[in-house]
Amino acid sequence: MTLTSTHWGVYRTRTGADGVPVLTPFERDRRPSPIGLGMVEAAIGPARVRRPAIRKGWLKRGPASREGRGAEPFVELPWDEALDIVANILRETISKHGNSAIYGGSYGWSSAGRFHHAQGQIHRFLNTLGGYVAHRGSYSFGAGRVILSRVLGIEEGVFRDVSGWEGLDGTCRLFVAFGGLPAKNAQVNSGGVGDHDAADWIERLARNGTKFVNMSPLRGDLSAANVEWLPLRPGSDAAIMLALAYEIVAVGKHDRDFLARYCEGADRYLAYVTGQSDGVPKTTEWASTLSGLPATRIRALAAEMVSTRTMVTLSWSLQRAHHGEQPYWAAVGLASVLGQIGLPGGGIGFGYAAINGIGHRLTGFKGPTLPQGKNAVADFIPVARIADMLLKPGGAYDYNGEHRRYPDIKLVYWAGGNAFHHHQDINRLIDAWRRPETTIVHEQFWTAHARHCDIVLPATVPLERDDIGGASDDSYLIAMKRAMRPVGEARDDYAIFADLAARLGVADAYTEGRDAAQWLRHLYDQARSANPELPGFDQFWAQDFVELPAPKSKRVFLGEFRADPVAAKLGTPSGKIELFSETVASFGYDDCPGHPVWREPDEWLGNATRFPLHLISNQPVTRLHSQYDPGGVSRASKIAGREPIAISPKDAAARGLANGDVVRVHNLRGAFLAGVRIDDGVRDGVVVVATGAWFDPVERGRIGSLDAHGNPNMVTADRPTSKLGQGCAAQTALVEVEKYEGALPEVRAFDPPEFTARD
Ligand SMILES: Nc1nc2c(c(=O)[nH]1)N[C@H]1C(S)=C(S)[C@@H](COP(=O)(O)OP(=O)(O)OC[C@H]3O[C@@H](n4cnc5c(=O)[nH]c(N)nc54)[C@H](O)[C@@H]3O)O[C@H]1N2
Ligand SMILES: Nc1nc2c(c(=O)[nH]1)N[C@H]1C(S)=C(S)[C@@H](COP(=O)(O)OP(=O)(O)OC[C@H]3O[C@@H](n4cnc5c(=O)[nH]c(N)nc54)[C@H](O)[C@@H]3O)O[C@H]1N2
Ligand SMILES: [Mo]
Repeated sequence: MTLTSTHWGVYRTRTGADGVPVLTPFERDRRPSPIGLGMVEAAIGPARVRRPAIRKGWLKRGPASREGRGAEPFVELPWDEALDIVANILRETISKHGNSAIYGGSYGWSSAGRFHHAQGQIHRFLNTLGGYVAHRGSYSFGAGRVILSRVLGIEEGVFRDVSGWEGLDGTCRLFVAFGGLPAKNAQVNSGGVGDHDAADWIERLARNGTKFVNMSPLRGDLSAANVEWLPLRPGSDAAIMLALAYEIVAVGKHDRDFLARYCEGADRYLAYVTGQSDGVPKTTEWASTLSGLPATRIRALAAEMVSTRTMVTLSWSLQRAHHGEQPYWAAVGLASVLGQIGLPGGGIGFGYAAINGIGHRLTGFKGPTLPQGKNAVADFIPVARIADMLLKPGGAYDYNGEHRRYPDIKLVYWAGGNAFHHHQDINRLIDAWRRPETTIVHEQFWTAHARHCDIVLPATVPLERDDIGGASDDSYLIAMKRAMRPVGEARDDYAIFADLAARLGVADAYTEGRDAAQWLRHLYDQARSANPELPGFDQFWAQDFVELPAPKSKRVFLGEFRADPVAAKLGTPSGKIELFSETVASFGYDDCPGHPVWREPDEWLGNATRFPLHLISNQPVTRLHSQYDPGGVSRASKIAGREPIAISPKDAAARGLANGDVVRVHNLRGAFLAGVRIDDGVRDGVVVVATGAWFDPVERGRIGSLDAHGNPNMVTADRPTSKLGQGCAAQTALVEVEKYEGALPEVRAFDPPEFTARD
């Protein structure tokens, strides 16, 4: 039995009947995720891309046929011919328009595996051709990254730096979790997870006396022995944080010494909190009106927080919302008022349980990493601005202090992501996607993204290739071994790019003369030279995995800064925590001024009329995003074949809905069908549809078609968090839900497209 690794865990594989692998969980994993058990079925199923395919209209008429994207049948071609065509398009696009006409940002999680990582491969390939327009930031943490870099001087590093679970255990008395600590999300870890331990840590803390507050519209966002659920209105977190700070200041319990010694601009922040600067004291009554939580409870919570060792944490979802920068900044303000930042068990943290690795014991291990080369094109977009970019070539926008212009994209080349799952307002994306001349993707499956491309090249799944699994915030390095023959004519992304590189005269630069097996050994050896305790490659390969040694010390977020704010000053202009930022203020953004503020979201329960329900589109329990949606585990979760929508008993009764009903979820941007699940763990006024159901338009290729299957991005808004972060703001959306009385359209999401012969 050999191993394979996925973003949701490590599995043993053995060959079963007909050469089909059988997966069982890794013996070191205390809580294996069931997600993996649906993989094989999907990998050999009808939704696989089996041969290179080109949209019929594109073959005949080229870019003039753009309107046919998503509607027309495909023609399957031999590999050689398809690769000749792709090489020609690349050559022509570069010679006519330059490399800055290629969008290769190509966002997406791809698969686990350090070498066959589609994002790494496509970026390296396009770099050898002279570069491409890249993306910056992530859908996950777009606004958070930018605001925390301004306020704490830390970017993605904040993922690794937060206090470890071990140090919280026994020291943290009160854990106030905005957005909860959803165990469903800790199933996942980018790059892999050998042992799912986050849920155990939460239980351990509860046993050892930590009290948890689940500040979230969903009860299920935090389960432990000792939890209080405070079901606030979505989008009101910043108001509650400001009011908690107000209350602490009002009773004179704020940590004046901490604010003076470690913070810049505390006076301006406090003048806003007290209302001195804008005439609105941020009282608990004020926050109660906005959040729907009782003022008395907010006041009592403030008293508890200031009297005990308190950790304030925020899920990433909070910043995936309109003005998502504000709760992040306001939380830093609140934690500074409490003055426990940098102490064991207290302070602030971000993203606990969002992935298993947050708070995990860090090994400090780096690599193996495929070198990406250098991108000769400097232009980029904030990742979530893709539709804007395609709709407005040359259009101006602001981003983090810069005035920028969108590039004029002729060719979109994607590998390892699914924009027709991940992007907001899919109807707008369909329109935007018609603008470039050519769209190419390497895909494993006939996702909506693949269906909307002109050229689709079939890629292997990890079960079909050898690789090395590992993540910088996980404890295992895994020898991932091929467990089955590639389905159809699927090829590794690496092999596809290597053949294209040969056609384009850059084979040596791309491959450096190595095949995939030689690359694995090479990357491993490089990692080993930095980590001499690793066994040699052959031994590693023979023994299946290596457990990496963990450090003894317990990590405390900003502990060194607290110990010596001069020697360990932060990467901000002042070297301190910036509760007022001259830099941010100097940008003059109406939607992100120089200190944390309450700004009403464009859409929320505070201004809902025609569309009275707030839609939360969170991460799914049974999948990673859209991956393996056709597999049995995800399909078993569907209701009447559609994605479930969770709704409170009161809201269901008001609409005459029963469990199992199919409803139409809609607003002015679009509509989709979903299956009803009545759930008293959902706050009234809120409905929940997880992301990732494959978009399945009833009328293919038509903007505004009903989606039969339940992709929430039919109704989310393609609106940036603010000019500062330009992040994804998917959590800000109002909808109405009604029983669907018409004849139910069939779900065709997992059927391959229609294939046709070439004329
Ligand atoms: N409404 C709403 N939308 C959201 C979010 C939300 O909270 N609400 N969350 C956002 C977030 S945080 C994220 S990270 C994104 C996730 O968005 P994505 O990362 O784009 O989602 P995935 O489903 O993981 O897409 C990965 C795709 O890559 C393909 N793939 C996997 N391995 C390989 C490979 O080896 N080679 C190739 N060529 N292809 C491969 C898979 O088949 C799949 O189609 O979604 C975002 N969208
Ligand atoms: N099983 C599984 N796990 C995953 C993923 C997956 O696809 N599947 N995706 C991974 C990825 S890419 C990411 S980025 C992380 C994302 O991690 P998060 O962003 O933390 O995940 P979500 O599930 O979107 O949101 C967590 C919870 O926040 C709550 N919430 C939403 N809006 C608000 C609000 O305004 N206020 C408050 N207080 N709470 C709110 C919702 O109830 C939701 O369940 O998850 C990762 N983990
Ligand atoms: Mo994400």
